[in-house]
Formats: sequence, C-alpha cells, structure tokens
Amino acid sequence: MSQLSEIEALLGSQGRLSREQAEFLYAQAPSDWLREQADRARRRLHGQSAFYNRNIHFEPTNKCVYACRFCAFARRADQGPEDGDWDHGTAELDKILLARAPGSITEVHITGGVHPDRGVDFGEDLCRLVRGRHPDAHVKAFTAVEISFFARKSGLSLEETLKRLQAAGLGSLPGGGAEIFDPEVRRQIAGGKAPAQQWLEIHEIAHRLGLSSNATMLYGHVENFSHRVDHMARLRDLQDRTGGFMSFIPLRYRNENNALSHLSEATPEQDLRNFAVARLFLDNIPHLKAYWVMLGVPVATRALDWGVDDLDGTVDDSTRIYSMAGAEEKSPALSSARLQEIIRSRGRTPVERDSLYRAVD
Ligand code: V47
Ligand code: SF4
Repeated sequence: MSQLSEIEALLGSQGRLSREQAEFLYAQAPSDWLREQADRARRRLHGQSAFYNRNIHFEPTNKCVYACRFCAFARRADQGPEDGDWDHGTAELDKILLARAPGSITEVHITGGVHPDRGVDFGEDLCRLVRGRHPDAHVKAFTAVEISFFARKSGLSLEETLKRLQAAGLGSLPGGGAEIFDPEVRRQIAGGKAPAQQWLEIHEIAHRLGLSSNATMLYGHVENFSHRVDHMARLRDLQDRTGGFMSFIPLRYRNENNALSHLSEATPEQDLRNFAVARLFLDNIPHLKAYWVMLGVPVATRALDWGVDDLDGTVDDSTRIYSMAGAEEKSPALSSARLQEIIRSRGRTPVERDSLYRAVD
C-alpha cells in the first residue's frame, strides 16, 4: 500500500496522524486529495454549519517591550511619538463601547503591544469596562505573552494573574503569541518573549480555571514543515490533557514593514494546504478558523472548502496589527450579512455563534 492510501485508510477509521505522516502530507499529498480529506473531517465535526460572530477588536497600544522581527506594528517603548503610534487607555475603549448599541456585539477582542508600564490592574480595568457597558458581551483578551508580562510586572503568579482577570470579567484567551514553538525558530523571529513552555503553561492554567482559549500558528517565514507539525503536536498533546482549546488559527506571515521583509509570503495554495493538514492533524481541536482580516476575503472564502468551519467575525476596528504588515484590509469590517453571504457562496449554512461556539438566535 502506498503511504497515501495507508493514511487514507487511517483517516477513514478516524485514526490519528503521526508527526511523520503530517510532514509527508505537507510535502507530498496531492492538493485535491488534501482538500477532500480535510473537507470530510470538517463535515464529520460540523455538518453544513460554518460559524461567525459579531465582534469588535481593540488594540490599546503599539508600544511594546519586545521586538519580534515579523511585527510591523510595535514601536519601542522608549521611542518618541511618531506617525502611527498610539497608546490608548480606558477612555478610548469607553468611547468605542458607547458607540455600540446594547446587544449589537457579543464579543470584544482585546490585544496589543506589551506596554512596559502596565500590569494586571490595567487588564482588569479594561475587562470591567467592557462588562459594565455591555454586560452580555464576552471579553476575549490578552495573549499569553501579555499575561506573562502582567504577572511579572505585578509580582503575581501566572495563576493569580489569570484569576484576577477572570474575576474582572475575562471570558477566554485569544490565541496570539504562539508563533512557532520550536526554540530555534522562536529565537530567530520572536527572541525574548514568553517561550513555548510558558505559552503552553498559561493556556493550561487558564483551561484549569475554566477559561477556554484559542491557539494560533504564524507560518510561511523561516520555519519548515517539521516545525509546523511540532507546533501542532504540542497543542494536540495539551488539548488531550485539558480540552480547553476551541479553535486553531493559522496566520500567514505578512511581509511589509518589518525586519523580515526580504522573505516572500506563502501563496494561496500553500495557505489552503496548510489549513487541510491542520484539520487532519488536530483531531481534538474542534474549530479551524480562517481569519479573513489576515488572509483577505477571497482566500478565507476558499478555505471553507479546505477544512475551515469558522471565519471569525465582523471585527470592525482599526486592527492595524495586520494592515501595517501588508494585509489587504486596511480598515477591516464585514457586516453579518456579508459574512453570511460568503458562507452561503460555498454552499454552507451560516451560524452566528457566541465566543464559546454556542449558536446565537
Ligand atoms: O501573535 C503579527 C500575528 C498575532 C504579523 O484568538 C502577524 O480568535 C502575520 O492572535 N504577519 C495576534 N501575522 C493576533 C491573534 C488573533 C487574531 C485573530 C483571532 C484570534 C483569536 C487571535 O498576530 C500575533 C502574531 O502571530 N502577527 N504580525 C505579520 N507580520
Ligand atoms: Fe510586541 Fe506582539 Fe509585536 Fe511581538 S508581535 S513585538 S509581542 S506587539
């Protein structure tokens, strides 16, 4: 039996792919085969449904103590004000929240640079503010990298930090800051920030406390297929222990205005193959998200045929973390109606979800 037919038989009996098999699929599986298999796996989990939500993004600041080489967004904390800098507090968030009618959003996603002067109390203030203005909205906020810094700055353990944020209204953690877990690749692209073990530890503690989370993977830069598989294997192992990850979100590296701009970007075909392998390998993470802001709407739409069941949401924000790095959407926002139309265009049924993937009426 060829390796491909062996893998097909394994998937047919809902067996689990090994690392070697996943690497083989990345390197050698025909694209049509990958699409069909990933689509079948997706259908088994979600049937015809494809999910979206009504969310907004808020990025408090682009000042950051780190200098990830792929990041086009951060400014060093000791740099003077420059074009494109911002440093918002609760007043700016409040303005954004007040502009939204009650019940018009179900989620506020907050993430940004790691500001040198801000500890957990700042995070608590933001969570309380959202919950005060929109009591029904879910707060998905702060990557593990931000949590790690809050803990250090405030002299607290990781668990105490998460508990304080949870008490202030934090509902789940977004998946950012994961990048690629392999230590050598991480050193090259994101030296200095929370290492893989700490990123995973923070999500493990969050899951234990009852906070669900997401996980991203930044791909298409200096990593190879084995680094991607290693990254997903670490997530799969943790998920076997906790079950706390809701969604996996591959993010294509965008190459404008950063220290790695000499690298070219992954092609749409590579994006789609990556989604398919992720759907097949991560058999225990229920949702696979195509983040349209980063991929552009055309690729995100096609991804619905390659294992993806979720498009994130309306977003509606400056979301400059991506546009500064070259993402097509300069002021990203899609209406619910447009998201539904995109989903229907692939023959699927749009389902509005809340942040925990429960259907919203
Ligand atoms: O960790 C930064 C990425 C992430 C670039 O959990 C870049 O629902 C590509 O995690 N090219 C933060 N990517 C965003 C994030 C996220 C987004 C949407 C939904 C969710 C969720 C999480 O943005 C960072 C980093 O990997 N990023 N710069 C760049 N040049
Ligand atoms: Fe800072 Fe995040 Fe940019 Fe890294 S990716 S420099 S942690 S804002």
